[in-house]
Amino acid sequence: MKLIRNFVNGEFVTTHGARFAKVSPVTGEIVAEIESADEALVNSAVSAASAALSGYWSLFSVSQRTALLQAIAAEIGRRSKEFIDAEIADTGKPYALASTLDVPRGAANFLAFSDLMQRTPQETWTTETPDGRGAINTVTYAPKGVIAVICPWNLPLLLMTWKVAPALACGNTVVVKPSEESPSTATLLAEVMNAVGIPPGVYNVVHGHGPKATGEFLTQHPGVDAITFTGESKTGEAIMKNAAEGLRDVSFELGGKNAGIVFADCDFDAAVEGIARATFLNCGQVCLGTERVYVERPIFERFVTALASKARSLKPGDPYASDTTIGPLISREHREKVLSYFAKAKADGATCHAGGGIPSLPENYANGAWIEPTVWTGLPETSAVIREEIFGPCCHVAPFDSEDEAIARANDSPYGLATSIWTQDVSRANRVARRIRVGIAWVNSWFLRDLRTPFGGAGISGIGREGGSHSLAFYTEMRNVCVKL
Ligand code: NAD
Ligand code: 6OD
Repeated sequence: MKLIRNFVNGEFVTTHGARFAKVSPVTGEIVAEIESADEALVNSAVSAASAALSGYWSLFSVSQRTALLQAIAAEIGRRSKEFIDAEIADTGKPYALASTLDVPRGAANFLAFSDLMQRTPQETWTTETPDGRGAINTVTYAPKGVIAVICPWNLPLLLMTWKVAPALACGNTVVVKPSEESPSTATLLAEVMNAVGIPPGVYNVVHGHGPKATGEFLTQHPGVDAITFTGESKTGEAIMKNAAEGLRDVSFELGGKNAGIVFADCDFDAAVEGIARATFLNCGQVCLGTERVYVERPIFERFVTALASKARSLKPGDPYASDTTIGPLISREHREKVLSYFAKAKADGATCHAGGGIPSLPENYANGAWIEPTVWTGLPETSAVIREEIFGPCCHVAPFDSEDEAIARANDSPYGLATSIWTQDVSRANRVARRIRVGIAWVNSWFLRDLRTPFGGAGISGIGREGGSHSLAFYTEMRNVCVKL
């Protein structure tokens, strides 16, 4: 049985303490055991991070740090097959997805923030003074300190490195707590850190659960200077309570209940393809995913038929098979949650156009967490299926008659992460995008990323923005140095 250990101060440690099992969502078999980090181990990790911060990492020059970041990216590339296998073992996602999205983005995150650090413009201001000599102000960027990085399971390497890369680039040290469901790639990254010469204590990994366990030991720790978290909005609330102690800064990327808006003048095939991708990619487990679709009435029926046909065409199965296009949910527990919404949809009177249950698969997958891609119509906007984040491969499609109506319905949610708008009228696209209360509005696209742009959510979808210079703002303490001449 594979044993996954914690990584503290440059070494994998054996704790002989509590362990928990990693169950494959493909087969239901236990594929690994994970050593849970208790409070003492979390304390050691934070102490190691703190010592590394003041001892050397914050003193490295930008070029020393960026050279190491580039080496990390290269090493992830060199070992990409191991990273892909690790991601598949934890999540069951298709090889085609892990190899084109998760792992390349893991490497790209390090390159992007290495590049950004080298290009950050210097901000200076000259100030007039009564004696006529003046003063020069220079803005400097000091690392914020020890950063707790708390991650979810849906895109484990991508989302973790999206935080770790800018944190390290800015001279911070990190203690990462991956999700208990996806411990493998953070652990593999520890090997990469050692291989490329990242000094001990700069990158630490503690495994375990969240509430009253590893996650909370970390967020409550007074030695943690800031917390960056990706996960559910409710968890964000719990973490924020702990962050309040000591007034620690937070950056939160939280849940979504994202609306797609399809106008009758769209490129029809591109819109169907785009909404299908936004609904079913990663088995619907993407925070940016579309679970509410509003389609202008003249193309509504045709759109529903085409989307349902796309849903039915997705093929579950062996993650390594080239024709597999959809994986399982992360766990049986999560499938219970998603199935409870399938039941609610039925009870609330939905018409189901595709899916709605569990697929028939070979016997060896019987204990996995498989579920059918599902498309509904006919629900009232008050249904929990339309109001709450499901995080599964499913969406509800409703018709609309005017731009104002589409905007009002899209905005009728406490979430505000992302939207995708499908139209060939550029003026309308701009108008609508500006009126939807979200952090990210895509037009004729979805999940098209430029890592220099601000990423985050409005409402209960997040606090703050990361990406490009916005990451630097979170991961550094800006200091103005005013020199009187
Ligand atoms: P989750 O909130 O249950 O868990 C995320 C992480 O937080 C895990 O590592 C977990 O162990 C830890 N955790 C849980 N409770 C904690 C506590 N009290 N203190 C400290 N740590 C705690 O989320 P999940 O189920 O892993 O991921 C799915 C959710 O993440 C969805 O809501 C999804 O929308 C959201 N998400 C958001 C984004 C984004 O960018 N906005 C990206 C990916 C996922
Ligand atoms: O692309 C990113 O940087 C990002 N944070 C994506 C989030 C996806 C949510 O599941």
